[in-house]
Amino acid sequence: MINICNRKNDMPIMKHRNKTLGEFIIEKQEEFKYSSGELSRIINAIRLAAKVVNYKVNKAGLVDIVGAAGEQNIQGEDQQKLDVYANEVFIQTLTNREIVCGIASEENDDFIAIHGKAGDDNSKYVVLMDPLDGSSNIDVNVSVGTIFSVFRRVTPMGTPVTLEDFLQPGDQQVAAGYVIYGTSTMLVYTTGHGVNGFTLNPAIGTFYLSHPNMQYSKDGKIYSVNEGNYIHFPQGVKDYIKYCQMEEGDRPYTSRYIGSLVSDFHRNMIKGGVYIYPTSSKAPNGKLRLLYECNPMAFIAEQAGGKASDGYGRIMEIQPTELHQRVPFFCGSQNMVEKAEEFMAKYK
Ligand code: P6P
Repeated sequence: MINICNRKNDMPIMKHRNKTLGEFIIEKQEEFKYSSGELSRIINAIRLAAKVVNYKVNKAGLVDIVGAAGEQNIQGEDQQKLDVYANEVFIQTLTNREIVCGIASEENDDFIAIHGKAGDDNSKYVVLMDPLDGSSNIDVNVSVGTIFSVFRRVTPMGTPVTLEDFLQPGDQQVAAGYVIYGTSTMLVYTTGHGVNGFTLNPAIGTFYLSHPNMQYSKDGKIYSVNEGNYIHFPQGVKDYIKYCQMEEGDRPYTSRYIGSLVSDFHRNMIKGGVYIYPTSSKAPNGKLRLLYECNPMAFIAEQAGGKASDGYGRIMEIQPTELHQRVPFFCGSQNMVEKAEEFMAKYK
């Protein structure tokens, strides 16, 4: 508590203010006494990059930065100019600080090996990211997000990073988080000790702890799925959707689907709910990418008491085989994910 009282009436003229992200990182760093502080420096780098991207996202309607950049990414999706910009900002910020030995991004076909100025490959972490998820929403002013995932490298320090360092199961993550560029801009992340949310005060460019210890409720009443693909869904998903719509007990649930994973996930974590992107005839392995969308969101969900599944088993136990592989994704309130898994199991 910070109380600065003036003499006359002894009334506090500065009430307690929320902790800043910087203060929080320092405080948590002290809990990891023997760590080298590199992980804190990665979170600090993401904090800076998020502020730079936030500035451009908020200006998107005003400057010629909206609209396709004329290129396509490995997913065959038109790259929006902000996609390209955000990708460059996060890569540059992480590279300049020499804190990671490699980066993988949705926007890059292959991973990027980062050699320190001394060319010593001595950083011990790799970062995987979707620099601007939901970017198709940019032109229509709907919130978008950045998603990141951090692993310790598994190959020897001092040697160039390899694909093996990136193809690790999600339960090996040391940190994960997202930035949501919405009505306000928030950074939400975990290092395996719960989930905390920080809101940016754009006037001074500082993130303040606004959502300490975020928790998924065990149950919820919101289901998020693109029902336009209903006829292409597996029967278990069709049955679960009908279950959500049935008049019974606390149902029907409410359908809310923004088309931006970070936004749907964030709302469901605060209000309770489940997000589903299943396989379909159009997306035989699902649409979302395991390494830099599903794994980080799964880590956050589990740390917040939620659950993340591919419809049958834990997302974070999947052994990745490719950098951009896709998996079906069921994520959110534990009991809702488990109910969906029950329906899926009937047709396994
Ligand atoms: P659809 C955005 O492209 C994204 O990866 C997620 O953010 C979002 O939830 C999903 O795809 C939307 O996909 O096929 O429903 O438009």
